[in-house]
Amino acid sequence: MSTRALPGWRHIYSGKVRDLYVPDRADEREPRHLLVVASDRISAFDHILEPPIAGKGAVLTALSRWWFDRIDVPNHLADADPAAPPVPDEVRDRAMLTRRLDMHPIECVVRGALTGSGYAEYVRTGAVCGIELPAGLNDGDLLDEPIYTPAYKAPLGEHDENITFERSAELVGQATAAALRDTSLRIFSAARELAAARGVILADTKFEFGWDAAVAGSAPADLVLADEVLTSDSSRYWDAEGYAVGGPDRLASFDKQIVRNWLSANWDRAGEPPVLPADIVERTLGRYRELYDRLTGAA
Ligand code: Q0Z
Repeated sequence: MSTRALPGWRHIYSGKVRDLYVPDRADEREPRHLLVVASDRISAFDHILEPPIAGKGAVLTALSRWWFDRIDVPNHLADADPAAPPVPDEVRDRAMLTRRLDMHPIECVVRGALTGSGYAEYVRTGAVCGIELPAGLNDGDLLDEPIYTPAYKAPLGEHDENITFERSAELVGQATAAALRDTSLRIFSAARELAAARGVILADTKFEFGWDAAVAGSAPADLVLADEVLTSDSSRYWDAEGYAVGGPDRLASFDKQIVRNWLSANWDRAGEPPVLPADIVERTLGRYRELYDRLTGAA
């Protein structure tokens, strides 16, 4: 899917599934706003798949907004700021108008379960980001206390690198590093509890924070929550019932598993992945909607 220009905005960057725009004003050398647009693209096994999941971007944007409303940390949303160009109608339901922040170069990962790259590091070293864990843990085990496992956001193209808290303090300063850790853990614990009450396990997530140098008297440790929050693209959600039943599917991704299973059965992972059939697309959108409905209590 191509990224079209938007009236009033200039495209500056695309991640796998999201697009970033700045105000298209010749006079603005240091843009004060950014438009973050969630696309309908879906990725699996490191490929962007065809066709897009029409409606996914809107569901994930609604989920981010719903979480922002419930998190008592200042965030980057700048809805209807008259100093920014208006949000174009064609992306309104999947766009977030934001203040452009000075971002901290740390991915603030919190894990309430041991899986993925965290589990791999644990198997190799017995620790994750310098946090020693008890011996004998298995993939997917829930942790009694969530752990903060930061990663350094490498420059574009390079891989993010897991780091210790001490290393993060060298990178951003002790006060900011402590604020990033404590704020991330606080948000995660509240979100995990809410999800659990709705039959969903929040296994892990990644937050990104910046600070707003335009606010008089502000300092880097005055954190502003940015990016998307607690979406299934930035988090691992599991169905609590499936987890409890156990078996190989207990760690199934709440929303993407249908796509992963279909690809595993229909593709040898060499070359380009096959086009998703319509029923897989439809059922996958259904899972994104079900996650939203469950978390927000709409169902
Ligand atoms: C977020 C990202 C996307 C790819 C930059 N409010 C903000 N201030 C400064 N920077 C950002 C934000 Cl949200 C910012 N990203 C992540 C977004 C596509 C990557 F749309 N990059």
